[in-house]
Amino acid sequence: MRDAVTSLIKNYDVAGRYFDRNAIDSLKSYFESGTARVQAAAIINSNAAAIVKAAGSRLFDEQPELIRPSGNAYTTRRYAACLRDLDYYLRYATYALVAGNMDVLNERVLQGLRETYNSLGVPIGPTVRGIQIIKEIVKEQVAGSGAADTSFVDEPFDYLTRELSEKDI
Ligand SMILES: CCC1=C(C)/C(=C/C2=NC(=C\c3[nH]c(/C=C4\NC(=O)[C@H](C)[C@H]4CC)c(C)c3CCC(=O)O)/C(CCC(=O)O)=C2C)NC1=O
Repeated sequence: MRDAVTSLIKNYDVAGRYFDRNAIDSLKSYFESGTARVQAAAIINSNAAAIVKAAGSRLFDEQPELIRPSGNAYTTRRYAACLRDLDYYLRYATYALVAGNMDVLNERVLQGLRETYNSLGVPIGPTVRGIQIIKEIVKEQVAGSGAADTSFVDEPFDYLTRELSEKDI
């Protein structure tokens, strides 16, 4: 598992090079955005359960067929599994946000996930929509805390979305 700094060190060490202009720029941007990323993590931490619950409600309002008898989130067990998955996405996205690096998502979340979903009939499209809804809610809350720019929140959620959907289509 890597973060923005260890990943940069690894790349430069492989080439046996000192940090150049590009490396310095990316280190600067990582440290300058640090406070905002930690602040977002704190907001997520104190609202995680509510965020997951709200995202689930929004998703099932938009796509009620998911919780009908033919839907994959039908039955209490599968409904709970679905919300648990949303909780995983939120928690791991928070780690990636703080790390400034998506490595943790590859390593802990995405590996083998598509195959598992396919074999259980968990639909990718609605899952991806759920991830995007979580992103929207987190951005609303981060904006509500006074952050002028919430674009840094997008990366882990968009990464999960891209990796999950691209490979399945
Ligand atoms: C930390 C990394 C990690 C992830 C991401 C993860 C996902 C994950 N979700 C699963 C199941 C599931 N996932 C869902 C999710 C959904 N169904 C829907 O219709 C919705 C679109 C969606 C919620 C948004 C459901 C319903 C199941 C249970 C499927 C079944 O057992 O039939 C399973 C199969 C095993 C189990 O039921 O626990 C895994 C491994 N597990 C992990 O360890």
